[in-house]
Order: sequence, then C-alpha cells, then structure tokens
Amino acid sequence: LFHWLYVSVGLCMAVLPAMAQTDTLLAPLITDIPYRHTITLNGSWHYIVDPYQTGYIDYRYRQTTRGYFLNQHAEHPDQLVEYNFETSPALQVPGDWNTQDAKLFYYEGTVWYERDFVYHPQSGRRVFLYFGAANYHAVVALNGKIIGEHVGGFTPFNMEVTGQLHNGNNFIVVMVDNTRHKEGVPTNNFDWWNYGGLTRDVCLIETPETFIQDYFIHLDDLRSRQIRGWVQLNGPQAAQTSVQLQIPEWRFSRSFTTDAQGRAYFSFQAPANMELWSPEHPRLYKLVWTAGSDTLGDEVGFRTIEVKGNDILLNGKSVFLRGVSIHEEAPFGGGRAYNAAQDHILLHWAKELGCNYVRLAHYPHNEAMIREAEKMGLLVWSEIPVYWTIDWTNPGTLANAKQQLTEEITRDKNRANIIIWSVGNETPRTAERLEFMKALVEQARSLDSTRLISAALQISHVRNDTSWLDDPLGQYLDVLGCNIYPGWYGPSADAGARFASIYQKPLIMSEFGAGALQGYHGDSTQRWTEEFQYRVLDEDIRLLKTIPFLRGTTPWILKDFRSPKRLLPFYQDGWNRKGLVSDRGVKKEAFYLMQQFYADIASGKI
Ligand code: GCB
Repeated sequence: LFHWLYVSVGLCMAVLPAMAQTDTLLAPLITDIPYRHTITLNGSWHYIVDPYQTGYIDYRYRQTTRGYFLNQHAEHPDQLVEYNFETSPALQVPGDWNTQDAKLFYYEGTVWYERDFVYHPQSGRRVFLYFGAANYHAVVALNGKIIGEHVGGFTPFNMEVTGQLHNGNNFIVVMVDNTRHKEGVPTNNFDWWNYGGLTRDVCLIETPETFIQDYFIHLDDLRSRQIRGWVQLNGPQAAQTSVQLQIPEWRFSRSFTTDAQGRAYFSFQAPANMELWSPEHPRLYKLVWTAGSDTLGDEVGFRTIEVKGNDILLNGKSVFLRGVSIHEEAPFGGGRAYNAAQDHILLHWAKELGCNYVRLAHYPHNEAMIREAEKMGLLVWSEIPVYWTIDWTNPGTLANAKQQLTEEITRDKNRANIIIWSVGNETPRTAERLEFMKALVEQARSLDSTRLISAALQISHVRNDTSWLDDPLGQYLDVLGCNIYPGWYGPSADAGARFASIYQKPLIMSEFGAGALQGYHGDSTQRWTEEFQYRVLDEDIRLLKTIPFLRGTTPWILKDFRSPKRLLPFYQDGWNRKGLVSDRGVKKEAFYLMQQFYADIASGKI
C-alpha cells in the first residue's frame, strides 16, 4: 500500500524502514469473527493525545527511537521518559474519542492507545490480533514491536501474533491518526463527523495450526437450487486436506478436498424444501465447517438477486426497495455506533417506517449492523467512502479504495441481505474519475459476481422540467443510484416535474429530502420547520411516482447526524437535520409521510 505518510514525509521514507515493512505484516483477513474463539480486548485503554506525533517522529522526521510503542516507564529517578500510559486517562474501546473526552470533540490528529493484558500461549495454537476498525490510520505494536499498519477507517484488519505473546503480561500500543488528507478515502471534504479512534471491537482470535480462514457460500441458481462457493484453509496442513460442510437442518454433510493453495471449490444441490431468505421470511440456516481440529459455525441465508430490464429480481420476483439511508451513528445523541444494541434501534426505526431495505451510507458499517439487518429481514446497500472529490489520478488513492472494497466484500460476502455494493457517492463526471470508478466496479465484480453493483450518481441537467440522468458511469452499473434535492438545494419539483435516464436499468433514488429541526413548526415555506421538510418530501414522492423504472428509494436520512459542515446556530448546531428522526430519537412529521408512502407501496395501492 502506498501510504500518505510516505508522501507527507517524502524523502524520509528511507529512514523509516519499520514503517515501510509494516503493512506487509497484515495477515489475510479472517472472517466470521462472531463464531470464532476470541478473547476480547474491548474495555479501558489508556490514551495520550499527541498532536505533533512526538511519540513517533523525531525532530529530523525520523521514526523516533523513543517511540511510545515501547510503553516505557522511568526506571531510575534521573531517567527521561516524557510520557506515561499508566498515569494517563482511559478511553472505552470500542468507541470514538470525540464523544468520550470533551477536549477531543473536534480533534483530528494522533492519539495513542495502550492496553495491558495477561495471556498464556498454548503450543499448537495460533493467535491473531483483530481490529474491527480504526479511523483512519493505525500503527499497531505488541510488546514494544511494531507488528502492523492499516489505512482506512471502516474495515477490519488482523495480524498474526503467534510466538510474540509472552506467558503472562503483554501490552498493545496503537497509534491512531484521523487526520484528513486530500489523497485519502474519504478525502478532505465529506459531510459527516470524522470520529477518530478504535471505533470497533478489538480481540485476539485463537485458532489451531491449520484453520478455516474464510469461506463463501451462495445460492447460484434458483431453478436448479445449485449452491456454490469455496472454503479457504490457512496453515501447514492447508493443502490437500479434507474439509467438511454440514447443514444440520438439511441433514447435509459433504467433504471437499483443498487444492495446493488450501482452497476447495464446491457446488451441490440444495434440498427441494430449502426455504429462501427474503425480507418477509429472513430464514437463516446454521452451518458447520470442520477441518482437522478446527470447526467454524455461521448462519446463512440463500437467495438470488439479479436485474432484468428495469426490474430487480429477488428470488426471481420483482422487488421494490422501500428503504432509508443510515449513517453509523448512535441512535440517541450521536457518536459512532458500534454494537448490536445500537444497530437494532436504528434498524427498528427503519422497520417502523415500513422498510424492507436500508442504504448503509457512506462506508462499511460494523459487522453487527449487517447481521442484525439480516435477521430482521432488511436488504442492504453497502458502500465504500469514495465520496465527492477524490484524488482520482493518484494511484495510491485507487489502491486504498480497492483495499477498502476488498476488505468490505471479504468480511460480508456471506450475508444474504447485502444485495448491492456501491462503489461511491456523488463523484464528478470527469474522465479520470470514470477510469477510477471503472476499476472499482471491475474489482467488485471479480471478488463477488453474485451481487449487483451501483453508485449514487447525480443528474446532469434539467430541461423542460425533466431531470436527466446520463452519467457515463451508469453504463458499468447494474442498478442506477441517484441523489436529488429539489426544493432544498434547487427549485422545487412542481407538478410537471419528470425524471429521465438514458439507460434501460432500474433506478434507486438513493437520496432526497430536506432539513428540519424537530419540534420547530411554522409555514411550509419556512426553512427548518417540520412543515417545510414534509412539503419537500411530499413533492419528492409525487415526482417519484412518475418514474416507471424506479425500483427503490432511500430518503436522506433516517436520523439527524453530526457534521462539522452544518454550522447554522440554533437550527443546525453541528447537525445535518435531514433526519426523519431527530438526534434524540424523536420522529418528525416527515417520518409519517414516508411511512404512508411505503404502506401504499407494500399494499399495492401504488
Ligand atoms: C448529499 C450527500 C450526503 C449529504 C447530503 C446533504 O448529496 O450524499 O452525504 O449529507 O447530500 O445533506 O447535503
């Protein structure tokens, strides 16, 4: 990975050998974490705020020999050690730092995390250190030695630490830096809070010497009930080994033999009584993998998703995606959401709205969010933070975006509810961007040919009351996404407003809406009132009803969310107010309008 730090310290790369090596130390991503043998490292971590990266870079821009990774303590009264984790305060992990320490609310920079833990290595067991996510750049050290580095704030990473753990006391130090960069993904400019820190679960994963690292299973063909996939082993006995798959409810048990790379591809026919996964019937089947001494469970659903003409077919039947956009923010009061309880509240509101689908904007959400939605019968659009004006010609930026896409697909490819990978949001119509986005579309397809690819586009112009979607990126997508804001950023959509596309493809209106301060009332022409938001959404709905190729809608957005771009005192105060629900969880009038629209669609009235 070509890393920004190499750019920012330029010629100093040569004197940062440890840095240059670290990213190669990341182990292949281990998936299906909830079903593995893990030891949590969540909880209290000491932290040091280090805006100048004093714990990392010395006054000549060299990696300092006194780096905070060493977690030193002064051993003699005359020894100079200018930091001390033990006497520094603590943050809860997982969790952003911004909402845990008032001093860090707006902070963007480096924070050091440290945690002690006791461990007793066992022979024949391998151990991996797993991070659900760290925003944005993390350098990880175990017992004073740098063991890995990761860039990208919303995807997991892991390092093997077998043989590096002491019997007894150990410590981990992580340097997390959430500085925004022009060449980053996302880039400098985006409309959400840049929550920093170890924002998701941290754990140790224990495995046998040879273990089941990853697998992929999906229903390939509805009629023949063909199920396909592969399973990947990791370890000295990975090649030419037998791996067993059991699906107890089908009394199914079959063994496959891995190839020289430790992978076995398989296909088999599901029984005739297989129940398909759908929003109405989110059926999951337990499965169990066994390889040598390793076993790995999961619960998976089987369904197909495809596009035919203007239709999106779920299990062969045309579906209308009654959705809502969601940011990964806690349901009450803000802060990054990171657990199933918070996710459940957000998704429950979506269900109340009448949704069968959610757009998880604008980056991969935590794994519990996807799994919770899968259990609740909510289809998912999952996105990477290729947002607005990315550094399109920078090869490091493309590599970064590809890596985030790969990590997202690797983690979530067995979730039946995910039907769409979105490769970006509101990107400009330039030749460089088209190349960049094409590369992402190809990458997504090569990793996962079983889902639809989309992106949230924008209209190019309005002519004679008709808004035109003709973005050239549309030709590479299976489903078109489009964000429109008539009545908010532009003139209102009057009764004669129409929407047209140059493509014969299904359209999801991936954003539309208006802002309102919950509880603020007045005339429907007065901005920030609930009445204004209601009227704009009403006009949007009128327009949406005229679009024959419309197959889904995700109004912007479920809940008010924090954004440093939203500065208007009283009305915004740092919140994007386009939520159907307020930052405190109170439903606005527009919620009920949308709910009625979805009820009408679900009952076939529209
Ligand atoms: C958009 C963006 C979304 C913003 C929203 C807004 O088009 O995709 O991230 O938050 O508009 O509120 O302006």
